[in-house]
Amino acid sequence: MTKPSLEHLLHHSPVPMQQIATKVMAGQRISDEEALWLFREGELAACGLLANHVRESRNGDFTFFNRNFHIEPTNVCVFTCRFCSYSREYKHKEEGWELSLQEMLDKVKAYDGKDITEVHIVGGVHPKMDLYFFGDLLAAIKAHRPELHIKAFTAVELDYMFRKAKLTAQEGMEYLRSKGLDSIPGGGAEIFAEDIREKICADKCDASRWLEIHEATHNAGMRSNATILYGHIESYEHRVDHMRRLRELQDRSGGFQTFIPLKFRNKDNEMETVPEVALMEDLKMYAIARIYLDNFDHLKAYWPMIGRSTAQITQSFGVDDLDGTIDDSTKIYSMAGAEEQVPVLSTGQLVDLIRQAGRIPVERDTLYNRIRVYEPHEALAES
Ligand code: V47
Ligand code: SF4
Repeated sequence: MTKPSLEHLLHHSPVPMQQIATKVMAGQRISDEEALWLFREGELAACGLLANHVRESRNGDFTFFNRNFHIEPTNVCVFTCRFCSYSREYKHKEEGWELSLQEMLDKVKAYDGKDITEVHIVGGVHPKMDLYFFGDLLAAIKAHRPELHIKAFTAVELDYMFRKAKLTAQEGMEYLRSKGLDSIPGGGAEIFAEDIREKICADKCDASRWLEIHEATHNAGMRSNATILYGHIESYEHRVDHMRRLRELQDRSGGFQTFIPLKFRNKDNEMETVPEVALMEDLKMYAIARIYLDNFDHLKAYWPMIGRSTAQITQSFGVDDLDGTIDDSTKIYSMAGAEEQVPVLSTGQLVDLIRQAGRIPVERDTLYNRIRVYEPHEALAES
């Protein structure tokens, strides 16, 4: 059997695919129309080949992971996103959780002496947990463990904190940075298009505010990530529009590190009747994101959400980043019906998972500095 090759793609596929392949292989940017064509007509294997070409040109055979844990301060939330299985309204706060500063600091202390490089802090938007409460939390974590990278708060949480404190996005980011914030995660982006946002998360910050907060983060000298929540009621046009807005901001600021497609899961939320998309659709999302977002260094598959088997396959469809070891410290996805009900992977398991996919595992820090390259055939000293 002949292996599908880029050469074959250039000469024997439909004309639009040949044109797109020629561009991608020359390192040129594809247009919105071309991305749309790939979503609608592009053969999955061909999209995968092109995405893999981009992935290998940027990151070779390396697949990155880090050692992190999550703190979710609360699931009490003033907003009512219809896809959310996790939040509880303030009036029913007894059904949820609210951690005190000391309880969160104790969670950090539980990792004393362990090789963890990042804490990821994200949760609901609690009306009583304000900017200064979180400023104190950041300062307390840094006082205890200065080298731990703090990646915290989605643009949605930040928008609420800054508005309540009557600060601009730039002032708010500078304040949090002075308290110890190192970077921000990519959540809250969902789908930028106003008509879809209105239907799935009408009351939280809009696309321009999300982008403004990320730009302010980049201007304050910090990096951030970006996500898309795909596979629900959005169209392919909405996905391309979303990625275009990210690509444009990245052209201006260069502050995004990685793009993370998040597959919509329909358990126990108000969108239960919306079916989940199939694996083919997931792989297409990853591949086209890798091809289209030519100014993003990395593409992340969040394994607790899609499961470890799919995470392995995505590495042939553009993905070079699998997030971290996590350690069962997040509930956002298990509550929405994700594959991994108890998301725990040891470093050894993550290394094996990457190697089985034919890639070279690299432990990174949050800013993608390489901490350790697990060369092929090198035995693991620890699990
Ligand atoms: O914005 C909520 C998503 C996001 C569901 O930056 C759901 O490294 C699917 O963004 N089905 C928050 N997705 C988490 C997030 C994230 C995760 C891992 C790493 C990083 C990073 C960021 O979770 C929300 C929303 O898009 N989400 N409910 C659901 N039912
Ligand atoms: Fe609140 Fe975030 Fe859930 Fe929306 S997705 S309801 S902002 S916790």
